[in-house]
Amino acid sequence: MTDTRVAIIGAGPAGMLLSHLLDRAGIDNVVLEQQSRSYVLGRIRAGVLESGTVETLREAGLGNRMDAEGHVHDTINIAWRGEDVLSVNTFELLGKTMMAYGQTRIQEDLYTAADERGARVVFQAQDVQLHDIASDHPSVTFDTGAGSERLSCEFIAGCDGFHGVSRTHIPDHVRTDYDKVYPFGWLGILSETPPLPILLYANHERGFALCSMRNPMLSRYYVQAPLTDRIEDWSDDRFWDELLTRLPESQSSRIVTGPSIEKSLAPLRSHVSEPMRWGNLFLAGDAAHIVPPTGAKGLNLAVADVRYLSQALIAHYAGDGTGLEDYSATALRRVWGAVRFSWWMTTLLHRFPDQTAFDQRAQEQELSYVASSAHAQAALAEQYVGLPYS
Ligand code: RFL
Ligand code: PHB
Repeated sequence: MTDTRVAIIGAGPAGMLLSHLLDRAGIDNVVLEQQSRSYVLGRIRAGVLESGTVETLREAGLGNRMDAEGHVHDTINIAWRGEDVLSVNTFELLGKTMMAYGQTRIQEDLYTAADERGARVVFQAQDVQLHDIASDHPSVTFDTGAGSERLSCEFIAGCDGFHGVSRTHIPDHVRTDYDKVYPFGWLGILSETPPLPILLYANHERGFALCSMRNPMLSRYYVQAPLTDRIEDWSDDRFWDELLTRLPESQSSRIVTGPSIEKSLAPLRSHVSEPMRWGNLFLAGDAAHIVPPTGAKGLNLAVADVRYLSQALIAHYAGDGTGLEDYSATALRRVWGAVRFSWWMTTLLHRFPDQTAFDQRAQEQELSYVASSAHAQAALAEQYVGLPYS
């Protein structure tokens, strides 16, 4: 017996957007999430949306609050040597813009939309296990405290993030993992202060810094920090001192400081797991790949995967299975583009513990080159704002 057509593991942005798009096409689905709803909503993560993500959310009928409350960005600013500030305007170069709109808000919008359509989302589903993936009768078992339950389905969408279980069900002889771990993390804070009105990345001899925003009274700032640091080592005063030191005077003088309302240290890594399909299991989002946040790509890639996967499933139920056949290859082309770009941005903007004088000069030369070349700026702009979907 089939309980649903698509079992979706994970109610993060990837899983909930997939459920939304499938429901709109009349394709029955159930979402299984191991955490509580409030836990998922409390995670502070991404903030910058590519133009294609903004369009995808609008087309899905999820754009109203984003358009009302989000902040349109058309410029990527990069500071280095404590003085030079390069501004790359994506609208002038490409006619496209980005949007500052927090992942927390997107998650709220997705849950509100799910409530409105009566979507089946099971929270606190423990011990999720996938069965008979390579057969035409896959199923998922889970436990919500009332004993083990089984959900039969036609397809499983593994949208359960980097620490999820779906990826591990692809046999070792089929799966290849590509990894790069960076020797530092990002210490991020949220503060209820007016943000710097621009998106600013800074390369400084004391390390990377980033100024971003959530809304006119909510700022998001990050500084590069050793992974061995503990949150308790970073008082608010220390954070602000470090941030201001790493910015050029022209920008640090504009920063409004105040108490932090959230503080966290995130490691940086690149990871790709191939293929993104095994039998009737399809991976999407962080379940298949993660990137360091420097290129602002993680959430955007999750949205792109879900866009491809939803279109392929909709075509399948209309009688055309080619999209499902091509899904892994199509998604991975975009993934590797974003992985390369995020690695490049990370390498360009951070201080590495083992950086030699040679590395340092090469990094400065690359920044000078980008600053002096309209072509290099166009390459940066088109990747940052997001390449067209294939
Ligand atoms: P998520 O958000 O991790 O959601 C996966 C969900 O699956 C659940 N889960 C399970 N459920 C059932 N059974 C299991 N066994 C399960 N295991 C896990 C989890 O509880 C969770 O609810 O993955 P998804 O949906 O693929 O979304 C990916 C994005 O969250 C992520 O890529 C971004 O947040 C990355 N990211 C950024 N992306 C951008 O596009 N732009 C940015 O500006 C940006 N900034 C960032 C970021 C990530 C950061 N951190 C903290 C990692 C900044 C930071 C600091
Ligand atoms: C954020 O606003 O949280 C943010 C912005 C740009 C990034 C990463 C994170 O590259």
